[in-house]
Amino acid sequence: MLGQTRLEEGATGPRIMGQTPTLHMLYTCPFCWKVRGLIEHLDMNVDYVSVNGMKIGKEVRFAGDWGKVPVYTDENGEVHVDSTPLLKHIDAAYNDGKMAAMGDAARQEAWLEWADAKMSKATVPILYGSIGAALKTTVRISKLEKFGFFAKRLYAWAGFPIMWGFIARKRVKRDGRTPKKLWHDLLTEFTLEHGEHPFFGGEAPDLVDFAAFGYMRSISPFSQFALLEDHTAGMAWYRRMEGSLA
Ligand SMILES: N[C@@H](CCC(=O)N[C@@H](CS)C(=O)NCC(=O)O)C(=O)O
Repeated sequence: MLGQTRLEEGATGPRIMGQTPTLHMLYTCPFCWKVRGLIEHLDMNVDYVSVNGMKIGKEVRFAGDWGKVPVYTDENGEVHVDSTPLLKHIDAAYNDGKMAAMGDAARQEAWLEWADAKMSKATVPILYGSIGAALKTTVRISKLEKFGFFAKRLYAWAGFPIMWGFIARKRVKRDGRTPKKLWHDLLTEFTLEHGEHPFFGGEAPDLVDFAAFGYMRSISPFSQFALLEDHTAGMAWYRRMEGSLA
């Protein structure tokens, strides 16, 4: 389709117009999973670009000084960042804003903030909250993500004491609950809000469903996901979300 592309000089270099959209991401990044779920649900044609976890800033330099994933580059070469604004953008641009228009806007906004504040904070404790979990997680990440030969080994063995010792341990102690109990409480709070409906959005999922689903799904490549599988209502909703993907 080269004939249909147009080169344009943008602020950060040449932009190709009419290109297939791309999502720069890390396979294990919870924020990327939020966006991926919506992309799959809408059956969009998007190329996923896995970045090197040790060089995120460099690999997404084209997005300015943001320095993080996910980064979505649309068919016009426009760059969009930050997972929640990105969910809203994708819904507005490719779904006529149908999800944003579902139900009460203030409720939706409040729960998007809830997911970003509460669920996002719960991913680190469950993945790194004990030394055994942290080691398992970093070894698994080193296998799943794109790293250089040495960086892969360095990350697997040096990453876990850092994640566990400096970040997760403090967070678990401060919260006071086991990582499993924390997740179960969040899933209870979230699914109770659905009332009699199958999704937060009602009969169909909305942006809040995809935000929460992304956080939960980011744990699915790890063995700790088993700790969530005995939350009956949470898992029933999770399976319905999987069923909503194209
Ligand atoms: N608020 C952002 C957070 C994105 C984020 O922190 N991504 C991580 C990967 S999970 C990242 O790229 N970190 C690189 C860095 O902070 O240097 C979002 O929701 O998209």
